[in-house]
Amino acid sequence: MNIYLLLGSNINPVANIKRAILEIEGLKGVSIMAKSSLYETEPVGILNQPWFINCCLEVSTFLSPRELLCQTQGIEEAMERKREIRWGPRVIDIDILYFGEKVISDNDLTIPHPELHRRLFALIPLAEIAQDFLHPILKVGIKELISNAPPLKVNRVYRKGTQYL
Ligand code: A4P
Ligand code: MG
Repeated sequence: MNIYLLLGSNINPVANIKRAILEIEGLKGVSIMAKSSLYETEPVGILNQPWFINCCLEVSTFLSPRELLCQTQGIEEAMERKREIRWGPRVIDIDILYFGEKVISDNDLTIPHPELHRRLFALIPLAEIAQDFLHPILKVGIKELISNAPPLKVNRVYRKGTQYL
């Protein structure tokens, strides 16, 4: 099954993305199958904050979507607790973009991620590792999602396959 996560950080972002990747690698029952490059991305939403680093991962797991969310939220909590800033820019955010073809729309879990198709900071890293994947609701591929999304500055900073870990 094609399961994709988006990692984002704008506080000490390269170190925090690396740490989150290691934490995900350490989860029982979860394996990382592919990692995108790291991208430096213009902030969306609150504009007056540092640029983000974003990265997509493909994972394989026997966990359910909710169990996976619980595990990734555990990593978010563990990493936030080490910092004193509770508001403002984020240390780490881990979103589930796709969980195979599954469509879930519960209060606390929406898959595919409801903002995915509007966010180049997610779509561009995703396109690197999910070239052929179709959005299970919109029924369009990643290239079309990218060409329809609002413009955003996204620069590749650490290439896929290089030693950023
Ligand atoms: N939740 C529902 N569906 C999902 C899902 N598919 N994956 C719920 C993960 N979580 C999901 O998330 C809030 C709630 O979303 C969770 O309790 C979970 O049950 P959160 O991480 O606690 O809070 P948040 O991240 O502050 O909220 P939200 O709405 O996820 O924020 P956004 O919209 O993700 O915005 N700009 C750039 N360039 N790059 C970024 O990464 N990120 C944000 C965060 C804003 N601007 C950005 C970036
Ligand atoms: Mg989130």
